[in-house]
Amino acid sequence: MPDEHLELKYRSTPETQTKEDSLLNGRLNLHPCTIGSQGFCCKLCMMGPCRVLNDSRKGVCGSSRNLIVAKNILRFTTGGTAAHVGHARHLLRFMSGSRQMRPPVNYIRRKAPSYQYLKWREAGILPDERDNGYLVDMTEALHMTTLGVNSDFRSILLDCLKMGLIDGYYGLYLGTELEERHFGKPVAREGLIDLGCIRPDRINIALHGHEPTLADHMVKEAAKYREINLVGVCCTGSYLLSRHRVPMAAHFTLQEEVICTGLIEALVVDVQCIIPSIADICDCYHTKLVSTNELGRFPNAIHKPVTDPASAAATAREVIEIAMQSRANRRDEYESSFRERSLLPRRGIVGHTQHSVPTVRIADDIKNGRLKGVIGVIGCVNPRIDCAEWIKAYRELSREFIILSSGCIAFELGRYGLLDGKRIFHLGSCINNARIAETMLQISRHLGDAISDMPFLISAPAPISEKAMSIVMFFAAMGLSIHSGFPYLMTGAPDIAEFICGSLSAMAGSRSYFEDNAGVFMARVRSDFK
Ligand code: XCC
Repeated sequence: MPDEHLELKYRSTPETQTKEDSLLNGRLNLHPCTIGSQGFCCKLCMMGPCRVLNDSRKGVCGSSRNLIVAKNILRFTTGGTAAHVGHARHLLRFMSGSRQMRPPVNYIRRKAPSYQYLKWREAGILPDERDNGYLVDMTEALHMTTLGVNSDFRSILLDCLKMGLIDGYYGLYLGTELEERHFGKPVAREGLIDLGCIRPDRINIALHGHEPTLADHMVKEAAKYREINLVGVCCTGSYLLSRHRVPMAAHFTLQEEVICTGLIEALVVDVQCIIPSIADICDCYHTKLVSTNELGRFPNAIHKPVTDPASAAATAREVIEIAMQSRANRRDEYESSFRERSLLPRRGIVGHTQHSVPTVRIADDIKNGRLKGVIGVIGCVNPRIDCAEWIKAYRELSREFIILSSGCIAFELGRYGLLDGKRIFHLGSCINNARIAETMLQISRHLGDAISDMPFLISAPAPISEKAMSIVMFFAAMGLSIHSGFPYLMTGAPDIAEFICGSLSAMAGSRSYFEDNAGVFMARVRSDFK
């Protein structure tokens, strides 16, 4: 019998690839596995994989459905945490020039409000702050979920909050702090967003990924050449947009479209969210792919490792050279077809931090009932989700709430012209979610309340990556209400959702929304936040 999950129509060889079947959206006919997406599939030992579809069945080892789902959630969260922690550690290495990547001691104790710190200690979810102890916590999360170690799904789920705290402090906070210390803080001002910022009359270099180590040097180097146009993609793009006002051409879902304009001379990548198909697509055009991080290798890329400021400066010069040579191979027809599309970039206010968001006014407005609260709209833009519905919902909600946004979804708000810097604020890349946490903390301090007692909600309407899960876990541990619009792994086993909602509510009085309907979500938020 044909398995619909295997009906993959995407042809990945560059020779056969057409624009239509290369685009991410065209490949969505590969349906997600309904068992895997609900978390019921356990492939943690070689007696399986076991698909445990209901409570009356068990896996070969006796694992219940709840246990399997909980283990999958913890492993997924730990994957996201590893990516953010890796990002911050790469910045540490870049800046210190040493392989001894040690964050400051007692980092969480120094950064977090003391009332939260005590709560986490009491709840047993405080990460080990000694030396690199948080790394041991991450390996223990994987250890805990191997065959025959932990059979209590509740304790496994609680460990997700510990991973959330590691993600938040040793990933988001440390990454943002290092980025600001080394490269400087962004300033709020107008920026350009969307594919229309690619210039047919220039040599275009796209910078894609997450770690801004090379990107920052690229800005300095490109400034010497009038004919070079830099554009950003994904979180490296958000960084460049916030910090340097370099236009941002695409979020995750549009990354292939950037190359398919036929106008990109070089695509420079670091790590995370660089999908494998993009390397194949570069081969269909004249675009040179340049990889810069040991972890992020592609078989057809020119590899220029960036490990310290000197190698970043040298690579920036080489990339400009590569792009200039590649320009000769651009085909004229791409310029005319791009011009015919008349794509115009959208303008929006970008580059906010906790220092530029008017937290005193927001606190006053909450106190006087002029505002119902603050919503952090974070994470990815999943092509399986109708994002337009969510954008409409946030536009509506921004009449009653302040919206703080980051990552790919902030780009999407920008594409709809909603980044006004008055009701809807752009706070940078996903690692910069630390700025959203800090902004919320400042508002709570102005009012003399704990952050968990404030009308704050974190909403991830269209998550894709494991990183979105670990960020949500961080904000859940902070005591904020949370929402996922694509409740991957979360709702298949009712006990799991009930335990998550119940324990977050007991710990901090917060609410959890696993809601994929934007209208229903909006109605519930309006009635819950009075
Ligand atoms: Fe998600 Fe971070 Fe990736 Fe965009 S780039 S798809 S993780 S929102 Ni950061």
